[in-house]
Amino acid sequence: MMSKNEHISVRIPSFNENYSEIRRPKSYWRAWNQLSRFQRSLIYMLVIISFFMVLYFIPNTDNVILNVDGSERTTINRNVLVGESKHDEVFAGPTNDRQRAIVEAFRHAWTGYKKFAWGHDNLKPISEGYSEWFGLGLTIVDSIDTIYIMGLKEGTIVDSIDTIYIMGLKEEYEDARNWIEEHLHFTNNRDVNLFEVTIRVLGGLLGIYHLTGDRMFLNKALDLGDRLLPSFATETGIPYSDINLFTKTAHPPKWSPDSSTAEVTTIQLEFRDLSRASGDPKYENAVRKISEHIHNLHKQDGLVPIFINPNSGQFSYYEYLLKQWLQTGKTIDFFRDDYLQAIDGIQKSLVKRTLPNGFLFLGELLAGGKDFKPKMDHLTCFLPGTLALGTHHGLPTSHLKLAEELLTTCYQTYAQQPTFLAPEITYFNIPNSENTNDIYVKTNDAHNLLRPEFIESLWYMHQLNGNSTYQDWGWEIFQAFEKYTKVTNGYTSIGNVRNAAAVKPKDMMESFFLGETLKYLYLLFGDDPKVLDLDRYVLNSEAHPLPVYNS
Ligand code: DMJ
Repeated sequence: MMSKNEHISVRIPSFNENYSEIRRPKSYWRAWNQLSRFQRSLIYMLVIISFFMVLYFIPNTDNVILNVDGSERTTINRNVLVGESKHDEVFAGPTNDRQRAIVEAFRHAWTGYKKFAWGHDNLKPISEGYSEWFGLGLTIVDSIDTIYIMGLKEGTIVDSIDTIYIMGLKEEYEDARNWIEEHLHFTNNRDVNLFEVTIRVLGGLLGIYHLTGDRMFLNKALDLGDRLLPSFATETGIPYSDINLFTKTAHPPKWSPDSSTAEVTTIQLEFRDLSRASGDPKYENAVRKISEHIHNLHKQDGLVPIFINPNSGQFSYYEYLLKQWLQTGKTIDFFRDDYLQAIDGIQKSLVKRTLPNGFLFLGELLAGGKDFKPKMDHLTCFLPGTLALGTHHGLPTSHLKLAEELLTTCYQTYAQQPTFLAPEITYFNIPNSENTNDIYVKTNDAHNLLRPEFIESLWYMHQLNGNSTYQDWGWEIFQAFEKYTKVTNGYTSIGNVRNAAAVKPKDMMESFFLGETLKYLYLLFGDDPKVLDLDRYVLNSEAHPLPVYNS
């Protein structure tokens, strides 16, 4: 007899509809082994495809960004990026003596800036003070990506330079980042220039954001972008040049009712990138209006008036035509077409040769197109680099010939001075002028502000053809900077490149010396051409790298 708790178990077999017993496989392993090789490959493939589909559709929580009030904004659509944002594996620090010398120069400049001008716009290295332009710590924001690119950020493995040296430089990155996080607020009650703040500060923040993926930089960029946007609230959409970031009121410059064409056409890369990085289209929409407006204007041979802006890079309109075409994955044809037309116009109307040696230069054509001035600003020396970049992307090889000749002339503007430093403006000897030398300099134009344009072009040309002559030219110029512009607390602009015995130091180190000049020198001397790959990045007018998108 069975007690209450005792039981028996009965195995109930499963039956299919024919009442034959279903026999379960003994194990999955056995079932797997019973599959044919074809069936197994098919399953492998399905698993791999599903894995990638899951990855693709998973929301990227890294990309959540904040409004200024801390609330969440849209997420970034990374799928449109050709370039990657997190890119630090290639910034391995200096790999040769020339690069090490540039890092040392950077560190020397930075030390002076930190000691006497920390948090202010520019260092005055001789009087041991600072100068304030917009009150936005320009030198820090302009050069933090230079620090990063030189491989000096925390955690970067730098195997070719001694540890103590690098330890010091890691600290510089942290200092710069902390200053930006804690002290860069756009609440100064003063006017700033839309163009300058866009290329230096907005571009600087976006550049370092894309290199590091650190959202703090993007949030700062959004705050700044929102404060700059009221500049665009005009009837035509062509922005005012000046804006107060605190009151958010904009107005034209004091000396003219007009905005400079060069300035309003050299802010598009940054505002478009802000939209792409944040997912908010309003910034890109604002600058698209300007591009379309200028595109529809009547132009003579594709050229815009030359006296639009006597101070800064009047040719940068052409630079941004090409770079916008590249930034948008070569999908907006009118940028390329306007660029090609403009370069044709330049070749037709602005290019001339000197006497007696036939150096090619770009002159200036005054309004009306009759009065040709045989003078070239140092600012123009960025153009060979832009032409080379276009050629790299499939534009006519005849542009390269122009680039090479122009680069040689720019080199001459350095090499023919006893200091081996170029003046701000050079004049050229053409038929019927009163001079005998190919090149001459007027007293008021003899200063050198440590500008980057020629070095920038050397880097692009070297990227394109690997010709080491360009590196040697860069090295010669760096030696001249060392000899004539290096002072105890940094580097200084000088007043006279024509007299090696009296260069007249001007007591000013502009932010672009660290943001651009030293960055391009460092890149120029690099052994790895893929650092800041020209197929993945476009560098803005202030040398801040922005990613290439595919639309
Ligand atoms: C930089 O601020 C930028 O390159 C700008 O576009 C023009 N000039 C200076 C450097 O010379």
